[in-house]
Amino acid sequence: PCLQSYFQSCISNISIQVVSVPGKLPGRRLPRNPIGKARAPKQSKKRALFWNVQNKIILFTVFLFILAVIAWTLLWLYISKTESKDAFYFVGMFRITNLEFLPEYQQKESREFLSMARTVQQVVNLVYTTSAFSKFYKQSVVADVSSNNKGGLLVHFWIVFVMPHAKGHIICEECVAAILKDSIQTSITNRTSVGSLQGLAVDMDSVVLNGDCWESPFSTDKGCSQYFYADHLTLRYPLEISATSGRLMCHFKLVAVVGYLIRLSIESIQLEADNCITDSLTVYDALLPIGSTILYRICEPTRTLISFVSTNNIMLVTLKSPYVRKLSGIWAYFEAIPEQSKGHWSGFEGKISSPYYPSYYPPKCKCTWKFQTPLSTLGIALKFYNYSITKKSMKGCEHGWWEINEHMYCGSYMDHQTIFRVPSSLVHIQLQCSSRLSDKPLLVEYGSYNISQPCPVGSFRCSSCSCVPQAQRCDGVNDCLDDSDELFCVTTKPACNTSSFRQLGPLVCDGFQDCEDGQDEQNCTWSIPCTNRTFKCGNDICFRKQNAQCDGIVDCADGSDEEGCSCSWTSSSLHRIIGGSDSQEGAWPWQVSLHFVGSAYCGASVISREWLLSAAHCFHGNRLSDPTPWTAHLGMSVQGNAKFVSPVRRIVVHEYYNSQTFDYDIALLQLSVAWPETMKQLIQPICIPPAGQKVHSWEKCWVTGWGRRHETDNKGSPVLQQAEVELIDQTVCVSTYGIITSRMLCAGVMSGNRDACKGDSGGPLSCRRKSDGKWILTGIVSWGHGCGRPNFPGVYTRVSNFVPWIHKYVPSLL
Ligand code: 4AZ
Repeated sequence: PCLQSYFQSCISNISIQVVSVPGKLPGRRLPRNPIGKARAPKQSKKRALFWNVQNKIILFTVFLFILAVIAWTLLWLYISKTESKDAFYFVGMFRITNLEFLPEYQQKESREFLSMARTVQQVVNLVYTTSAFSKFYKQSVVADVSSNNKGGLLVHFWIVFVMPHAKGHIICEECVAAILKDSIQTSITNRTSVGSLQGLAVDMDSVVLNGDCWESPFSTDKGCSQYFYADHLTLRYPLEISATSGRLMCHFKLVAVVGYLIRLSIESIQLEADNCITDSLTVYDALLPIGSTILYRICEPTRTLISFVSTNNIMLVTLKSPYVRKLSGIWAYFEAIPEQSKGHWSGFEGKISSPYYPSYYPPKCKCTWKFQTPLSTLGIALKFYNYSITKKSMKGCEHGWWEINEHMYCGSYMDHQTIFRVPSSLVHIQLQCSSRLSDKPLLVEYGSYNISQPCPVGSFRCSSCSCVPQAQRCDGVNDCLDDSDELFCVTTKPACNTSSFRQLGPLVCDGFQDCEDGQDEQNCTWSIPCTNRTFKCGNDICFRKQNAQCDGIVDCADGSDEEGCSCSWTSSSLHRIIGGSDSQEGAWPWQVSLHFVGSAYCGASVISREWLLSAAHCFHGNRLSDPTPWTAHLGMSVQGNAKFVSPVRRIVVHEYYNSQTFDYDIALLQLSVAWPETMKQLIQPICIPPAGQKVHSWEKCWVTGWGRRHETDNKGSPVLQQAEVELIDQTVCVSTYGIITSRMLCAGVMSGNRDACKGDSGGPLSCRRKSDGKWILTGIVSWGHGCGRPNFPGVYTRVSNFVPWIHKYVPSLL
């Protein structure tokens, strides 16, 4: 009605205007008013005036306007209803310092727990409903209220935000955490980290909030989620669960007596090895799966005992094995252990170790040791097992910071022992753990040594000042920290004079040139008996050439020498364009292009039907170490024309890979789908060299890849490039770069111009063995100073040093 009267008044105004300008409406006469019938004509006149054209247009416009408003409102309601919304879960904890822990908090149904949970939830609600995210805030859920070694209560909680899918990016972990932290009112004057959060005394340093949780607070599988309490200090509590079929999703919440830590020892674990995509065991330094508190993740089955220590009296172990398998499970136990003291006076002879040795040491650790030798002429020598320390560079350390008499060093894991000498009688050492996760245990033996004569008689002094027995020099094993005991080694063949010729005995006519002048292989007949160095054909006839097998030439009458060939078996017949840069299709059948999220990123080499070998640095970082975004393109010469593409199932990065020095730059990749046998003309594995094989300087090899063709290019080549390079003497390589380890080799041409570059990493350095024509994967493209610069050859991972490591994962490899 209100609307009606508004329109009426509006319309009557208009009609008055029309009457006042009659001349403007030609042909329209005003009707005369007959006397006595004044009312009726007045009404009809009014109606006629009302329905004039102008009013009709106005009415129609108003009608259209109302219609548009209704349609828009309906559309808006429809869109907002149907728009997909996502829930974002955050998981966190903080410590309330002014409340005492009550045993009743362990019971989730208890009045005490419910009341405490309600109080905390109300506080968190207030924080977020008055924040910039108030529109999206849904709720908070307190999951645990526990005791802890620092006193007060440790509260674990979830926070849920719901927002339209398209707006998901605005809710960042840092923002949500900052809102909570900013709400804690701290005072600068009382100099503690404890502040007031809506009346609760909360320790600012204890606040942890993560958004990278993949679980919701409501998804916990109740059947396999349990609390375990280590109340007795001498007892070991078993933690065993196995499933012969069906899924396993377990959360074990471990709580020790206040003042103690938890040591979890895993004896055996059965999982599907797939880089933790489906199966994993994760150990958290909290009671909820808070990503930043992960102590360790296990992604593959293991049967060797490993143990981890918490930094507080709580720990969470989650086990995921969601698909039906033959057997999955964990066999482990946990115990309460006391906290270790952090400083030691250690005399001058004995052993020191990382905290809680032989357990993995927890992050955030700090240890100090002081050593004093009885004489000022004696210094302290430290022998590190499978570990070494080197001067700290500009970058941070990944596996421990060592401060030794005010000099900084970084630690890294190795596969051999190293000795470090400190030429001082008073030595002060501090170790600070730098890894985000728990790290492998360290054992260090120490003793005194004579500063003026560091190496005893009969031993060799390494460039790094450590000593190794003279007998260990040039024995093929690296004993010096800098591997200098294996440099400048010359291997000579005997010059086969008559006496040595006699000594060679069984080596004569064995298919091998044992003498420098080849005398031992002269005047040989065909009737030599089979030795373990000659090849036996299937028909039991010995063929004197040892490497008759798989060379692409049928030597045995029954063809048995060319059967079951595993790697680069037709390579000898391949034709190549020497000196050219574009490779021919099928010329390098082991070359693989690894694509990350659809773009070529690194190279790799086929070594079996389902395994590739590449460089560890291609997979360094959170996203790069996940196999999901990677695909392997095989049998390809021009990018986009792969004959076979497979997703990557698993990435195994060498455990000693050092991202600062690029030492141990090697990784294995398992394909999700093995390449079909029918493609063996286009895809072939390359041979792995024999373990410890020495390479010859100036030997010519080939480097291949789709990487950049010039250092200044900003994209790679579409066509697979090949370049012939020479292996470079290790001493020259060391003098060029300094930081070359025995796991590296150099190749290139000293004039520059022939080299690998960005994008070639992980790809092969292929060398053709003269004796049998087989192609050997001598190196993996790793690093270098620029690309193709004069006097700066490319640096490659020396594959012959990793043969046992490769066999550990690919036992089927011959
Ligand atoms: C790289 O960035 C890279 N010249 C690979 C090899 C070389 C340099 C850089 C060697 O992947």
